[in-house]
This record gives sequence, structure tokens and C-alpha cells, in this order.
Amino acid sequence: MAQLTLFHAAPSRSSIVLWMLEELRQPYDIQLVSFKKGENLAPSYLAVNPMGKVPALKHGDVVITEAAAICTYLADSFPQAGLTIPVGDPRRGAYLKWLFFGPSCVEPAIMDSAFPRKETPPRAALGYGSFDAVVDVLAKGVGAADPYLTGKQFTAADVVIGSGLRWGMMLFKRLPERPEFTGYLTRLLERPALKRAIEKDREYQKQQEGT
Ligand SMILES: N[C@@H](CCC(=O)N[C@@H](CS)C(=O)NCC(=O)O)C(=O)O
Repeated sequence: MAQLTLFHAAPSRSSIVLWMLEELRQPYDIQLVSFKKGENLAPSYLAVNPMGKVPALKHGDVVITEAAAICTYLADSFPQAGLTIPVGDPRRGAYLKWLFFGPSCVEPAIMDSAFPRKETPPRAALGYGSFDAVVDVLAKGVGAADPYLTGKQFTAADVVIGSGLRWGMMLFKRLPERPEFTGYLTRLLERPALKRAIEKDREYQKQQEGT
């Protein structure tokens, strides 16, 4: 049994961590969680993640939830993979900003655009400000990526932001197809680890659906 186990539904937000694990090149096990069968709300899974959501990751006795937190944890726990930027390095500021910008700005902006509220809340009340502001900041960030968000080094921040973009623009079609987005995503899609993760997800989806 590997030290790392990912609780995964294919495809879903746990696919972010699947990609991260493929980049990490450490052995890991997968435990599929079927939403259709209600497995995410079964007591045995709620004991792992009381939110009833995937992803969750077990590393030995440690349980971590929240996709971006898991990616940060893995990058720090396996520094030999070169996916983190250590404390003290000035690039760490941008690294952390993008890791948090994914779940706190990109994702809620996309979801609010897909499921609009009855009344638009005041801009100041929304952590992400406005959909347009998020798109512009994201476009500026990935447009300047050379080739990655913090420079030459690919990091966990690229996994989180790249996943948000791939999901938001290509799969969910809520983000505009700006050239900055397509350029960055094209580079990411060339990464063997992402190709492997996408392929594995197809297989996991079949297993999950019993086909
Ligand atoms: N904030 C969580 C969100 C996780 C999440 O919403 N996962 C969805 C799959 S994409 C889920 O488990 N949905 C099942 C449900 O809520 O019943 C994260 O970023 O990890």
C-alpha cells in the first residue's frame, strides 16, 4: 500500500490532485468515491472528509482536504519534485497568491457566473470583486507566464491555476477564450503528467460508472 491515497471522483475537483500526484512521481493509491452511489455522504467517507466532498488525501495518518491545500502540502512534503518555492525565496509571494487565487477568486467567480444570484451583491462584499476583474488579473498573470506563473519553474500554483482555467474555459465554457489563456493552457497540456492524469481519469470514470 502506498503512503499516499487520493479519494477521487473522476472527473472532478479531485482531478486537480490527480495531476499534482502525476507531477510528483510518488507512488499513490486511488480510492474512487461515487457520487451516484452516495459514497461521499456515507459515514465511512464523512469520517475522512466531514464536508462529504472530494478531494481528500491521506498521507500516512495525515488527512488533508481542499484541493489547493493538498497541492501545497504535497509540494512542500516532497521538495525533491521541485514543485514548491521555499520560504525565503522572493518568488514565494506570487506562488502563494496564485495558489489562493484559484479557490478564492477564479472558482467562485466562475460558479457565480454559472449560477447567478437573484441580486448582485456589492463588489466589496465579494472576495473576488467581479468576474471581469478576475478574468483580467488571470489573463495578465498567465499572459506574463514565461513559461510558468513564477518563471522557469513549474509549480503547484500552475497545477491549481491551470486546472481552474482548463475546467473553466475548455470544459465548463464559462471563461472567455482569451489568447493569454489558450497560450498558457497549450503549454500545460503538453506536460506528460497532465496527459497521464487525463488518460487515467477516463479509465477511472469508466470504473466508477461500472462500464
Ligand atoms: N472546496 C473544495 C471543493 C470540493 C468540491 O466541491 N468537490 C465536489 C466535486 S467537484 C464534490 O465533492 N461534490 C460532491 C457533493 O458536494 O455532493 C476543494 O477545493 O477541494
